[in-house]
Amino acid sequence: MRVDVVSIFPEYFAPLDLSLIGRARANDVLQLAVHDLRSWTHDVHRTVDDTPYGGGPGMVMRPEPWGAALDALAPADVPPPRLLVPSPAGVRFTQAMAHELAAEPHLLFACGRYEGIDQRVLAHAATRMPVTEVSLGDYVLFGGEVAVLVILEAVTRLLPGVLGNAGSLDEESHAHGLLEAPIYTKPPSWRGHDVPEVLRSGDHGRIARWRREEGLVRTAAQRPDLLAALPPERLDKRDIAA
Ligand code: 6GU
Repeated sequence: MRVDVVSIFPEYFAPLDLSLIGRARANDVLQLAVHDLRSWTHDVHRTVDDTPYGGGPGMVMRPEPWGAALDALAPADVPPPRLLVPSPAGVRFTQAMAHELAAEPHLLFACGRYEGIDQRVLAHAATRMPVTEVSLGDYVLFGGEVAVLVILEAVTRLLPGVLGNAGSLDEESHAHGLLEAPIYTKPPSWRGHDVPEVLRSGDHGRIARWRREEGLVRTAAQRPDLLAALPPERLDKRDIAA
């Protein structure tokens, strides 16, 4: 997968050299390039912002540098990327969207700062490529950079060959609309707290049942919204008894 990121703070993306994302890049599973928006400015001050029409606080990113950046990174003669614009006003980023993005050949992230990017940049881009404004959740960040780190981590781990054990993708929290059961390792007793007996029983049927129930209990306690959204056919008779 190819990913381009445009930001006025390219330094934010230094962690993408590390750990499993760094290895995906080294293995060429992920071809990532970070670009400085100011390289598409022409004035001595390399200006990227101006005051908002209609008044109000803060500054707005001017359309011209963004237009030039998107022209360069999404030229008309090649298949267009999917443009993602992190914004608290976007659609909510979910594991389902991570799977959708992991299937794309080319993603282009436009990181806004200040109050955001002039909306005409998105309107114009939408005449050439699919555009999605995406939000991590109901809180406000300074800009899109940290959101891109989050989204890229969620997407990269879904790319073929990135996770050693593909089974862990199937079992993880959110894979089935429920949270995962608690997990334990050695020692069996630690500071007066014991590993649940069932996990040491060797009875794989009982263990699977216990994990399912603990996942349900945890979801009910921590994320009742997920439980309410679960299609009823995803719960069986034993779940309802639990
Ligand atoms: Cl994607 N961007 C910004 N600036 N703030 C956010 C966000 C994104 N998601 C939640 N808050």
